[in-house]
Amino acid sequence: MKFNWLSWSLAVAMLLALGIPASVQAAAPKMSKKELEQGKSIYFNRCAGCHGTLRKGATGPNIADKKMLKKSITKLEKTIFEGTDAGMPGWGATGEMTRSETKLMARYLQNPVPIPPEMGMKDIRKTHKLIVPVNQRLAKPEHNRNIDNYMGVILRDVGKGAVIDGDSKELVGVVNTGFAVHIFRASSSGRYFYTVGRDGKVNLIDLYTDKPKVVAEVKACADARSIDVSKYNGPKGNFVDKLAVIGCYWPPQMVIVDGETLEPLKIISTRSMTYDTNEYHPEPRVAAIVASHHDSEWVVAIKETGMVWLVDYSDLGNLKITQIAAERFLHDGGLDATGRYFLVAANMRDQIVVIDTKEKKFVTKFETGIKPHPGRGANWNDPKYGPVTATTHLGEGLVTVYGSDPEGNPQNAWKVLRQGETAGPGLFVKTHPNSPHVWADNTISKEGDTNKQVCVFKKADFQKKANCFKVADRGRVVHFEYNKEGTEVWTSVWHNKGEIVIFDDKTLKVKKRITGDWLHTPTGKWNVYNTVNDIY
Ligand code: DHE
Repeated sequence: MKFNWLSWSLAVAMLLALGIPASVQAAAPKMSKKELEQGKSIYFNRCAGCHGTLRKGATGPNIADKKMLKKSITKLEKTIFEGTDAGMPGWGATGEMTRSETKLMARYLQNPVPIPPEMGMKDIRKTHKLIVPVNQRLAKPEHNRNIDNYMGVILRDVGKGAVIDGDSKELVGVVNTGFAVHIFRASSSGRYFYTVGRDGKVNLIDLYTDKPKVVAEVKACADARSIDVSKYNGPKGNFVDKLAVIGCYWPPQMVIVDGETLEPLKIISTRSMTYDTNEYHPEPRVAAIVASHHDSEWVVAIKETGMVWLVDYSDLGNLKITQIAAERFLHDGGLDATGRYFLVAANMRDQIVVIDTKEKKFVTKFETGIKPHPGRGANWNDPKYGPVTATTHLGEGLVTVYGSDPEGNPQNAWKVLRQGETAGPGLFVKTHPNSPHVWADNTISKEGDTNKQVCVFKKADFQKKANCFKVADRGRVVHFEYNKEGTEVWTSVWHNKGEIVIFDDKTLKVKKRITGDWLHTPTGKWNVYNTVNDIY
């Protein structure tokens, strides 16, 4: 066949106009429209969280088509099916992808990255529903239950959330939430729960009604993981429950909404430059958010640019943001016991970053182990070192403990003081000021039944190896939450036939197993009082 310059140049020009490099397009395996749609959906559900919507990498590496075309389809299939030692789940091995889906995904990754649409105010407003206006809501609870000890529980794969009475252990109600709902947050008054789903849908759940009731909803993003409420009450005004902020993964933005109606008020784009090389990033996702105890600010971790933004919500018309250079790629984190320092994981740099929310500046960063993943972390008083905080790790079965009291114990502050082995890589660590123990899960461990175990350290006698024991015969055990008093620990058996296992925190004996057809794929749990007061 004769080489035709004209058609070649036209083809290249077309690809360039579409933003697709000619070399990539030429080698990408052919896929039907249906297959591409299927790949897109699997990618969104299983891969985007770690690798990014644009596949540029974050917790997981860059897997854009250009890089994927350098690997063989067989190698890609093997990685997707079996996972990696660096912490990537084996999607075939866990039963979440079939052989044919793994094959499809290998081909999908060698195709160009589709760019999802933006979501502006007009789109978001269309999704806003005020189901019960504020003036038609109850003035006081219509039940005698103890709302402070309510537990919000995610029922992940059915897009629902359950509210359980922490005193009686009875199910108070189940509400429909967003798809694969990710976290609950209690409002600062403790009257409402907010939920945010992986589809960017936010629900406001009123806890005053007999059965918890969704009183407003909005879809602020196409993909989201975080939400928090305004907590400030001081000279600038009373902002308790007044505003909430939703952290989007896609589009890369945060959306400020009215805290009691979810009416969208302002969108702030996070597209900006990386903290170190000052290069433009098209997809800086919003990771953890906490409300400052010191000012009218949300502390917002921007993953890809490695910045922590302090967003002052006191005057939305003249919005002030303090941009603090931190580290890449920021993920989850929480406050120290005093509420002053924000400790956030830069999990691809194996570091914890410390931000002073009072002085509004970067303090330090230090290595803790392979891919720290603290959840919100765990704070306690170590008998030798004073106030400390801890994290688990995605890349190894390790709990690392560091000093977090620069005022009282400056010699230990932000230094790794203790390390203890768990049964395998995990996701969450938790404690309570009234507890003698620190709990860690092993959820992403691949060895035998270790992901069905929980591990416990004693605060008074922190050993190099935790006391680990099996609590489930199916699924994986994930996440902990304490009751308000700090006497019980609740953990989830993440399975279609899920369970909440409640331990007596002193004796480590199972106190109760909550089961039921409604308890489908429970993951995170939040106690109202502990969440309002940042007790962890
Ligand atoms: Fe999470 C917290 C992102 C996978 C359960 N998760 C967070 C936070 C972020 C995040 C940014 C911090 C929110 C905050 O505090 O404001 N999570 C991501 C991901 O990007 C990731 C790695 C992949 C994904 O595609 O979503 C991911 N997370 C998971 C899970 O697979 C878990 C176990 C079950 C699920 O929901 O899919 C899970 N993430 C949680 C939980 C928290 C969380 C329970 C809150 C912990 C807490 O105690 O507050």
